[in-house]
Amino acid sequence: MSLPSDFLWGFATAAYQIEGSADVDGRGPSIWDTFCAIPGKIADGSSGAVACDSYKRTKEDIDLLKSLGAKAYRFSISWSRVIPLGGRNDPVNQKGLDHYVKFVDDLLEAGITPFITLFHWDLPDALDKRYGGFLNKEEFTADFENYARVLFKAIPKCKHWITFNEPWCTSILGYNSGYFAPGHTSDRTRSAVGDSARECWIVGHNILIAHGKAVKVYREEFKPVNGGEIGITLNGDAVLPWDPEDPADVEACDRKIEFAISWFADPIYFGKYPDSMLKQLGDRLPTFTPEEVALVKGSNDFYGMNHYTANYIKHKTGTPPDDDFLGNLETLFYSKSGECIGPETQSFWLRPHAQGFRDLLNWLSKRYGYPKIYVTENGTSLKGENDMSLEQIVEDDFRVKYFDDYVHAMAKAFSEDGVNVRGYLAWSLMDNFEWAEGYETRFGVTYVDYENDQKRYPKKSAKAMKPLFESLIKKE
Ligand code: PNW
Repeated sequence: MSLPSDFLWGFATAAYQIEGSADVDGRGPSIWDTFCAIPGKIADGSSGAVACDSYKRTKEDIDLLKSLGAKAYRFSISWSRVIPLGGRNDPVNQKGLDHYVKFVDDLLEAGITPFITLFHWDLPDALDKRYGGFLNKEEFTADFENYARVLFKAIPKCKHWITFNEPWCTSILGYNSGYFAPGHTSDRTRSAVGDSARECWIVGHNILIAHGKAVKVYREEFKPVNGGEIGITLNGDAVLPWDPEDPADVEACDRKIEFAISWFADPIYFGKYPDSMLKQLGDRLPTFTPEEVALVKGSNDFYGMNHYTANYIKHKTGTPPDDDFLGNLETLFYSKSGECIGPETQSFWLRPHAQGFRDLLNWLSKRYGYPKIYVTENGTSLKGENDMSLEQIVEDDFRVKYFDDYVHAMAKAFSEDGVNVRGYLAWSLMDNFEWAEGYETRFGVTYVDYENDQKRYPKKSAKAMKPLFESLIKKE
């Protein structure tokens, strides 16, 4: 079991979750600032206003990465720091842009390879208010293209670009369940606006077009000179049939992945939506014009994979409700015979099951022709961690085991199954603002003491990463 000698490993974060400094140096508000201000939307009533204070602690964060031996770091750019109002005719904020230019210089100086995510959920609020954000195809895709070009031009030294993080989350959590910003849902007790049956599919479509436009710009205007590569990051969980004897559950397993991942990956690799989605959603799924197919098909230089957990899948019968986004099935933690998929964590949706990672790597590789894969997120929260003492928190053996199991499963997929995985970024470098769960759920390999000046304390899992990868990566 091994990984290739040039394998890149490190840690990941996202701007709104760590930066803080929400109104420093001319940053404009994002939809997450607005969403957090609505009572009841964030578990502990918090926001990313201060978070880990990383905007002001870039040196400390880079020193931390160095001390852990990281070869790569994935972070995202706050669109509204760079273009406070977001649009293609709005002014660029030089201070905001300079911050990221310098950050990349400093990372490279420290010998760390940057992976930049252009968009990790924090849409400039002005664009949501101006024209409905993601729902407005012409405006949104043109503004994203412009924003991407500004970054490509300013940071030619970055060679690994991710357009969007987890468009499934933006579409479903933002426009169907309403659990994430901007909180649209058909449930009128939770939102005055939204149509869960339609908006999510429109948003997903528009993100694909915006991704395609940014990739075209990169390939035509920057890649020929700078080299480098660009792709999208998709999230998806592993699947096991609830009843392996029932062909309908086995079939529902594929459908579950298609509704979560192939929704975006099929258009990118094949130029069309999966048949299972067309069948269930009919004309609620937008159609691609020939120009859009040309933009989207073939638009990944690599596949960015975020992966955390697994479910048993039980098919449902009858017509699914209009707001169904799973593909007419149930996701469960126990199988028909009573087997449990994995232990509880602090996240209601997350239970470790490392074999699922290997299986999903294989599923994706087979379907999409063995693309180059970067695992752009993988990690876990830990049940009750927030209530433990510092001494207990830094002894995070549960997380150490999670990474050990998952990284070994990945190494087997590479060396035994032929999966072309080339990098791994653990989520997350440090505890941070966990979206609707606020600061109660911690995903970091580094503890952040929010009560005491955001001081950082590397946990056992932070220190275990280097020996783990050194034991697997082939020496030249
Ligand atoms: C990812 N779900 O989000 C994000 O990319 C990170 O920003 C986040 O902190 C991390 O995973 C841990 O949650 C997800 O409810 C959030 O299934 C929620 C879900 C999946 C992914």
